Amino acid sequence: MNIIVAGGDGFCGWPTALYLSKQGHDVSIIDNTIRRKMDDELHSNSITPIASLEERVEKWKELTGKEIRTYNGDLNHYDFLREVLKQEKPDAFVHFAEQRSAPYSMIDREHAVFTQTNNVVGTLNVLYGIREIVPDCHLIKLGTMGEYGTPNIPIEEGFLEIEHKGRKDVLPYPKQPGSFYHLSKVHDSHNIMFACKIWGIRATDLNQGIVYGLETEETKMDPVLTNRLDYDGVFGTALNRFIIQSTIGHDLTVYGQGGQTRGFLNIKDTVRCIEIAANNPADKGEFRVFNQFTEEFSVLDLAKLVQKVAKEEGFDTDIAHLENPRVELEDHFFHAENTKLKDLGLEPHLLTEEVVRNILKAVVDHKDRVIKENVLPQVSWK
Ligand code: NAD
Ligand code: USQ
Repeated sequence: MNIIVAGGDGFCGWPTALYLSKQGHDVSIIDNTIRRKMDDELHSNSITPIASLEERVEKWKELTGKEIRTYNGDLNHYDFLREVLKQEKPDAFVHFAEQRSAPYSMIDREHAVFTQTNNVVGTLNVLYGIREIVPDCHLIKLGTMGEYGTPNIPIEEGFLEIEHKGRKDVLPYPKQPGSFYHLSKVHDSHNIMFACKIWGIRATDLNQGIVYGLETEETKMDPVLTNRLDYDGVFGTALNRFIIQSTIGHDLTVYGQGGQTRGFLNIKDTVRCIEIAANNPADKGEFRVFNQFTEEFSVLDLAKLVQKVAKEEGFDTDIAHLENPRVELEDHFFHAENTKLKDLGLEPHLLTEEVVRNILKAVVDHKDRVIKENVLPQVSWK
């Protein structure tokens, strides 16, 4: 298949582009490298040193003989997007290219407006581009489990069968997101569902949980292919953040009670889920939702797991219960369905002490790159 990976310079997109290329797909990347510019804005960095996108694809070609074409541009620029679609004529368009940090979207009005404009307009342009240039192309869009929030009933995969006043229907699952970022994904989902209905576009919305880990088989092949890994209070996510904190002797930053429970998955499963979606496209006009996570954990349980493994590796670290900078439930029911990807062949890499140990060992050599002032959360929801 010809597959475009938009956001292919990012944490999930880069390993996905390599993995799909390795499987024999003809891959190209769209990215405006804005994530690298956000590091400059936030005076932050990836704990792992990362090569430029040009160096990365050149190294991949040198090692495998496989070419990954790159297009440096913004999905918000429709003329640019049209030209890429005309040139590539993709069978699948994998869309990772959004501002993905909840705290970044909550910094102030400008960052909230940027997040929603970047994400919602970008996705709307992709929908128009597919309709105009490649109407059969399968849109594989990254949504988020956080679209659902934390309702007091089990979370289904996109739709809920309900009975009301004696009548039954299957309706989109109610959305109660917890940040302007998570809201941008809800707005995207509505736009995609509508475009499928009116224009017959085929789309898969992957409501992904929190991704942990660093490397895949492909990114491990050479230091130039190394993936980015965020640890700072804005882009760093639970688990990865805790592992890195443990290596520098920082208390593990559990927000509030730590009973916040979420779906998680290994980066190795992210790349496989994309392949599964691409190999099993949605039908024309179908808007399909898969919950893309493999296990559920509370933040406190993850901190305890990291503390135990870190101690065995010689890093003594405490768990701190910080005042929660977010507005969210800290003790709640959480159970979400995640059978659709497994039914199509996903064999999850589950979280074990060994997995935590391997991530820790992969980052410890770079611990001197951590900018300590960036570790504590600085963005407040209130
Ligand atoms: P990332 O920030 O590392 O990568 C996103 C990439 O998209 C960056 O390289 C950025 O430069 C690019 N980009 C952003 N806006 C763009 C635009 N308008 N035009 C072109 N390129 C643009 O993020 P990530 O962690 O790789 O996440 C990828 C996707 O997966 C996001 O949509 C995110 O919401 C979703 N997701 C991520 C996680 C996670 O834990 N990392 C979990 C669930 C869902
Ligand atoms: N948390 C802590 N301590 C920390 C960091 C986070 O207790 O140091 C808590 C948060 O308060 C929250 C939970 O851990 O309750 C998850 O926070 P996170 O920063 O790991 O994840 P989140 O903000 O939800 O966003 C991340 C990605 C986003 C993706 C989302 C998937 O940045 O792109 O959409 O995970 S999900 O959470 O399923 O919506």
